[in-house]
Amino acid sequence: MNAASKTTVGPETPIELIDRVYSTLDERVGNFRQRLGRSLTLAEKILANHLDDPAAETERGVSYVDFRPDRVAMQDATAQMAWLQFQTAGLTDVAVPTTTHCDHLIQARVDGKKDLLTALNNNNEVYDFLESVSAKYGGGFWKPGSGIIHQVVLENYAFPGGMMIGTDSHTPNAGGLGMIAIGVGGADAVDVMTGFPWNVRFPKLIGVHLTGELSGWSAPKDVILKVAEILTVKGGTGAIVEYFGSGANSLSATGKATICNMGAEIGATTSIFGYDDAMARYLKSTGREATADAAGAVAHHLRADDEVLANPADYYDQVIEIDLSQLRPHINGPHTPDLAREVSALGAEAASKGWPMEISAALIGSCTNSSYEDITRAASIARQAAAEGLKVKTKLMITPGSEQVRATIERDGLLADFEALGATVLANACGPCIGQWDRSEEPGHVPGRTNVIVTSYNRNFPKRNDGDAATLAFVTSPETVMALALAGRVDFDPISETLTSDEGRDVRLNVPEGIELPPQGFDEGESGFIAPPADGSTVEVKVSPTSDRLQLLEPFPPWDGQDFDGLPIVVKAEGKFTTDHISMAGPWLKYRGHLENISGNLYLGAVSAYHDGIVGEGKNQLTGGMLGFPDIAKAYHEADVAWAAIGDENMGEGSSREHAAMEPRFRGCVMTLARSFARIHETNLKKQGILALTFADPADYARIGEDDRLGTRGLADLAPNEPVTVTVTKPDGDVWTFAANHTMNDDQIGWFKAGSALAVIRRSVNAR
Ligand code: MIC
Ligand code: SF4
Repeated sequence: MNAASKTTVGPETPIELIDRVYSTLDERVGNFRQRLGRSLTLAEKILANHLDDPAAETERGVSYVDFRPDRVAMQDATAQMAWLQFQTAGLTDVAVPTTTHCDHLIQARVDGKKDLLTALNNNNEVYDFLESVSAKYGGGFWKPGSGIIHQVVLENYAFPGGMMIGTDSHTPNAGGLGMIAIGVGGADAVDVMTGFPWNVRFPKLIGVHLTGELSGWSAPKDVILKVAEILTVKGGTGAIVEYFGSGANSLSATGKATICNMGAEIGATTSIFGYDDAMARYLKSTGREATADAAGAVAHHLRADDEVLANPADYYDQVIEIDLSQLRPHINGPHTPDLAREVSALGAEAASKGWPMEISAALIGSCTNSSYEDITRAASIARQAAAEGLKVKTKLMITPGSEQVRATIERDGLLADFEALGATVLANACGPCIGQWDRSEEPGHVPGRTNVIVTSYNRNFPKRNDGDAATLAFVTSPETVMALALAGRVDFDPISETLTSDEGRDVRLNVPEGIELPPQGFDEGESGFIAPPADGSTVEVKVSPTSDRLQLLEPFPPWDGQDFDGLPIVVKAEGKFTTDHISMAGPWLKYRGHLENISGNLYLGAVSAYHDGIVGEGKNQLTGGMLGFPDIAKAYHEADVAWAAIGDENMGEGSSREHAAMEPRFRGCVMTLARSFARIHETNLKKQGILALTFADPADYARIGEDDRLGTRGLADLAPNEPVTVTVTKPDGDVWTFAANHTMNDDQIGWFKAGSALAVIRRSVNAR
């Protein structure tokens, strides 16, 4: 589309792009301040500078607003569907610099090197597709082994005051460098890649005032574990969390990134810190002096106004106070990232709940916690342990976040510190964090037997790491994972207790010591970036018609203009209904580019509200028998029966994966009702043309029976802010109705009518 776009998809964000963004700050921020007649928070400044229409209505939590993000980043498990959708739009180039990162499909089994080779072999077809489709349309491609998307973005692309979207819920990691970085579904990315603005409801703002300074065993991770405890998994929904205060300035850029990363676990739209010296140091250390200088010159625009910092309660919708000096090490879990307690309290809780005391595996790394500082802190404990004759009492695994981190920590002898204790170094990839973990050859591991793992990751839903619901996963900081690995038990408090060495000596672990940035600079390692050719028109994108991993997409049919009627309910889920419950990852990641095949996992993790704790199955209304949810959906699809699904609170919590919306749509779901939705999932449903409704009276959830049929009244008059009337037909023919709300604006109603948001794009591309 525009020739300039290609030259900007290099291995880093070019300074010209950054200068362009900064050049409008004075005017845009000044006008916005004037319009609102008050001082501005940081998020407001960056959002104002990226408005598609500077005069747009921007009522927080109300107005839908169009933005122009500076970049798009996608990871391999979501990029496949995004690129498949982009391909159907009929364009020759991406409109905005876009990169694809291969990190999710590498399975951890033996060690980094061997696992990478296996992945290259097993996923060859998918990598070829992603590389060729990137080359054809002008996208940058990061090869498998180059690192986890968010770490690579932080090292190369993130810049203070920028705005990006990424097809992964932990995209907010870049908030550690002062960027508004938001996780979205693939269809949202396609909007931006095709030159359309990105639309979102103008977020609310939560301020987190950090005072004091971390010390001892407390780490940035404890800040977000604490915030998750306060706000819970849905407390951040629809809001940007802005951190400020003297405590914020005391944290490294990568520590800030950890906090922003895991803001995904409270449902926040994104999280952000203001520009400061720590960010400047990180930019310089990663070879971006020019960016640091440019940001320094506009630094007053890259933090909240002074009046906001002085009187935060007047400017944020909610303010949370955390004194870092008082913050003690935390550990959260199992099964939900907001179940927090101090590390010292875990043993007693485990005893009272009957959780095993032994730890079956300890895992350090992931996009959340694999910075140089994280690794040096954990390695300092490992080094002391080796010197004092302590051994790890469980399996210990390390995933470096990027090739740059791996090469640097190898050069600096830090990997050796872990290896001296028998640790396995895994590939620079997501690995066990996303269920890419084969434990079958692990000595002593019995699948299905309750066991405890501790990780420095961010998510801990059941089955997430090893596909086993019997694994209880706890998340904490890397240094605490290291300490617990040495104890081999959860009832160990490194602050107050000692460990016993081989010779029977009592050893108290030293306070972890971190080094913010490598004193000798980063070692880039092996470069994993492939730039697109200047002209991609002759590149052939290969998708074999017989592939079981990739399948070209067919447009979904438009709405027929009629009210829904007689819809059977495939699933009514009780309790958590996260994207991991709707479209499980792990073994299913391999079908992320094949809509039909991945639909074989639909709702497999859902707990049926009708069958007392039964997971993954329900009643097939065509036969009356019990059947797995994916097969019920398939049977209805084949019989041409449209259907509905029902969720509880915060449906679709977790991932950005749009498969959780595309699969039901593909199988004929036309309406999804829930008590509430997570932001990205609700958007994904809307984008794919599913009517996403919330119960006006949450009690109606309980009134819908398994054999009831659902329908609508007056759908032809669907309008913004107008509730929809849902009909419930009982098996005896009795009908009752209830009101359900939707959040669609006129454009989004257009998506529903056209069959999907993509159908609308296609129409307008054709008209160009
Ligand atoms: C995750 O952490 O759950 C993932 C895997 O990174 C997802 C994306 C995906 O499902 O592919 C996310 O968080 O968005
Ligand atoms: Fe990968 Fe885990 Fe980070 Fe998701 S949270 S991007 S799976 S490392």
